[in-house]
Amino acid sequence: MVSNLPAEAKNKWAEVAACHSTPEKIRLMREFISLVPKHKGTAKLLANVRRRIAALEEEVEKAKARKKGGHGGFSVPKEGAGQIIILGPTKVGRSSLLASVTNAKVEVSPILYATRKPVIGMLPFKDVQFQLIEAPALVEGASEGKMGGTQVLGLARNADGVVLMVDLSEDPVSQYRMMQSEMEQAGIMVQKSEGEVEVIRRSVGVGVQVVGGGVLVDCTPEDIRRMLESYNINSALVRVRGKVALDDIEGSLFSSTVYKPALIVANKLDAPGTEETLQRLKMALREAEIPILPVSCHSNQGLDDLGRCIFEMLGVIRVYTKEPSDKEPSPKPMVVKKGTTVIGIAKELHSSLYRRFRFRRVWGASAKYPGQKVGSNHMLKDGDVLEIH
Ligand SMILES: Nc1nc2c(ncn2[C@@H]2O[C@H](COP(=O)(O)OP(=O)(O)O)[C@@H](O)[C@H]2O)c(=O)[nH]1
Ligand SMILES: [Mg+2]
Repeated sequence: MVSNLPAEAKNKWAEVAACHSTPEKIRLMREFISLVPKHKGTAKLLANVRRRIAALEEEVEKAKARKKGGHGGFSVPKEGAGQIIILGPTKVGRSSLLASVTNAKVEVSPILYATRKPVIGMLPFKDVQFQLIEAPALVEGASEGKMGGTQVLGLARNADGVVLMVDLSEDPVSQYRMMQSEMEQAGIMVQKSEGEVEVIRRSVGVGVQVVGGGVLVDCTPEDIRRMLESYNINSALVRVRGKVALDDIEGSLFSSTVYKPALIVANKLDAPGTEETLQRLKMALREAEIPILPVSCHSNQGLDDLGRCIFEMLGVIRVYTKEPSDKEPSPKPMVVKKGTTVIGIAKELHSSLYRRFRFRRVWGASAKYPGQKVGSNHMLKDGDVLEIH
């Protein structure tokens, strides 16, 4: 039960959340720990906070190393409609994939651990592009820092989605399990658990809003609001998927777990005997709800579907905007999450626009007829054209 934290501890956590200086944050987190009663009910929370302290300390160390001219973590600025990290053990074919589907200059090599730094390429899909990043090989023990594992997993944490690459001519099931477990230990979840919670703090006063369509098993939105208020959180978006209890929501305030959409790319389909290993992989993953794309980077089999699979994995749609005076919509679409409404687009375009605009028309899959007048909460579909006055 997280809910029995003393008020001092909750107030301290509010200070932690509001603090933007890393060393100061570490100090406040330590003070928080000293204020939390130690028993079974708080063990998980304390472990989470300790893990975050460790991560922040590492960040401080890396910043020091960078100042001295050493190498810090990898950070790749996002480009295109989504940033996808290609993770895999050495020699699964990450470089071959990048070479086959993008224009990136890569080194395909029979040598172990040939790729040491992230390599970037753009994958075109319809009229958008995805940024694919080949990460250095992920090894067992990566979450403890082995072979630059912290940086590799850091790439995954910052990405919009991950491609988990396995080799069908080896043991793809244990390769997948290794990656999944290393990510999990680093607080990155790819498998959908029973429930997922994300509390997104907002600075402007919109109050506490529960979104995402999940089921609250033991609480009402009002209970959530009261619990968050006890942490001085008065404005937040609580995204809930699956079945979620009040404890899960409270626990999420202390954990840095992120959920990443994932796609398994099973490579070397051309090699002998891979039909059987593919079946084993499918069996092992039948409950994980992670799509599997079997490919061969040598024969190009399956590679044509990669863009579509990534598009679906990210759960996005393309929306073209136009002004009434324009004949044609913008040639480049906005890429937004499925479920985005007309008002969502207006907010994205301009934070002040959404209060003023009144009249919108839509062409495309979500419209009953071309040019239909729609309200703010009209949900858009892929390929829609939206006219905003
Ligand atoms: N049979 C087969 N071998 C492949 C395929 N893709 C890559 N390889 C081989 O696997 C080895 C490692 O490839 P590479 O792309 O460098 O793997 P990385 O370490 O994951 O980047 C090379 O010898 C490739 O020729 C494939 O689709 N089929
Ligand atoms: Mg490589």
